[in-house]
Amino acid sequence: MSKKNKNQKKIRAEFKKNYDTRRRKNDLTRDFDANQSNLEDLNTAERVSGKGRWTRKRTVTGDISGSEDTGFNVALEIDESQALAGRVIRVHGLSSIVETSIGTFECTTRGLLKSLATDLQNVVVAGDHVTIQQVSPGQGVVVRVEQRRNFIDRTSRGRQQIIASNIDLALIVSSAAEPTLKPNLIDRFLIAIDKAQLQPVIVINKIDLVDVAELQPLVGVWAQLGYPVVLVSTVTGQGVDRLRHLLAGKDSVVAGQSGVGKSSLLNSLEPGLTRRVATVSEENSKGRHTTTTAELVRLSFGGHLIDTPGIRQFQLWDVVPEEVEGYFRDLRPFVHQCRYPNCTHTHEEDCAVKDAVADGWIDVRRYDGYCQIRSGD
Ligand SMILES: Nc1nc2c(ncn2[C@@H]2O[C@H](COP(=O)(O)OP(=O)(O)OP(=O)(O)O)[C@@H](O)[C@H]2O)c(=O)[nH]1
Ligand SMILES: [Mg+2]
Ligand SMILES: [Zn+2]
Repeated sequence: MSKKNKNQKKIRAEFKKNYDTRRRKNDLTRDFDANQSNLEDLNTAERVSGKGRWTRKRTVTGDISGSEDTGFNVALEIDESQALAGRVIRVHGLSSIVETSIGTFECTTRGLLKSLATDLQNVVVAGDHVTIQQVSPGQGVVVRVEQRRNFIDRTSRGRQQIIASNIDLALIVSSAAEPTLKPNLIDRFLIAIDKAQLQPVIVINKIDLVDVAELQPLVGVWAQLGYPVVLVSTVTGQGVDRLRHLLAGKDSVVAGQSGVGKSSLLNSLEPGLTRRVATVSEENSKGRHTTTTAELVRLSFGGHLIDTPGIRQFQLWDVVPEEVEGYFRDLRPFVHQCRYPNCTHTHEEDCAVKDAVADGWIDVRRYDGYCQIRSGD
């Protein structure tokens, strides 16, 4: 029957507070500002009955292992004979869809897991490896979330919100037009991806709408820095094979503004798929957030791809201004040659970085992007 974990101990689990804004001072604010998807419903829908709201503590028995940064991993009393390993495909409010070797289950999450997640809005996310217990055909309960290898996150109402987990590659999807290409946004994503130690791929979609030769100078700068860049069009099919090749056998996530064609790309990569896509409205070229929930899709050529809702603006999470130069591969060789050791490379005299820009060693646009990100804009 139930197996007791020898590390089991009493834990004071705090009920999630409604939310309070906790931003690290000096942080470049990290509102990832996606549309407010139903990933947030877990928090607001939590019921607390009886003796008051949000502030009670209760004693639960269990063992929390795992680091604070990677979410949590909880070993509780589990009837292993009834347990099934699975992967979370999608989360809808309080229930999640979990794929297992014997089929797909719609699951609730064990109450105890929720009360242990004191600082996270969402206990279970797309990409998570979990253990479930079946309760009826097609229905189960998530009883354990395995340690996350990595994840991408954002701040939502002062709390960390994990969007997707257990990923190898992150595709930064942008479009050559409609909406217009935003190189600085790509540079911001590159930092976030570097920080999460994921491998980035820059994808520029909708190349059917432009003269590709005009993109070359821009693309060349990233390529020289060692970032893979793939130019694609889901309309002509150009570049799709190359992307398929990069994705094969890996678990990847797509990130990018709404309307750039993330879901269209999934449909092109996997012809059987029919992800909902929508036309970018003319008056609002930012798109309309057609995809509202992160969803993991199995790829027939091996691996998985997590489609995510578009973001409007991407502010870095947890990067202080002094750290920004370290994420710019092209600035790094020069930063220690400046006159002042604490040079910000923005206004100082005898700045080796500014000299390198003037001499053409550093691309002007990349440098402007650095200044913008450093200033916290
Ligand atoms: N011309 C052109 N249009 C494209 C291409 N790829 C996608 N589109 C169009 O761009 C629009 C937006 O595509 P979606 O796939 O819904 O964009 P998305 O990034 O998933 O948007 P969200 O789900 O809102 O984040 C649709 O009208 C697509 O038909 C392309 O390669 N060329
Ligand atoms: Mg979409
Ligand atoms: Zn300098």
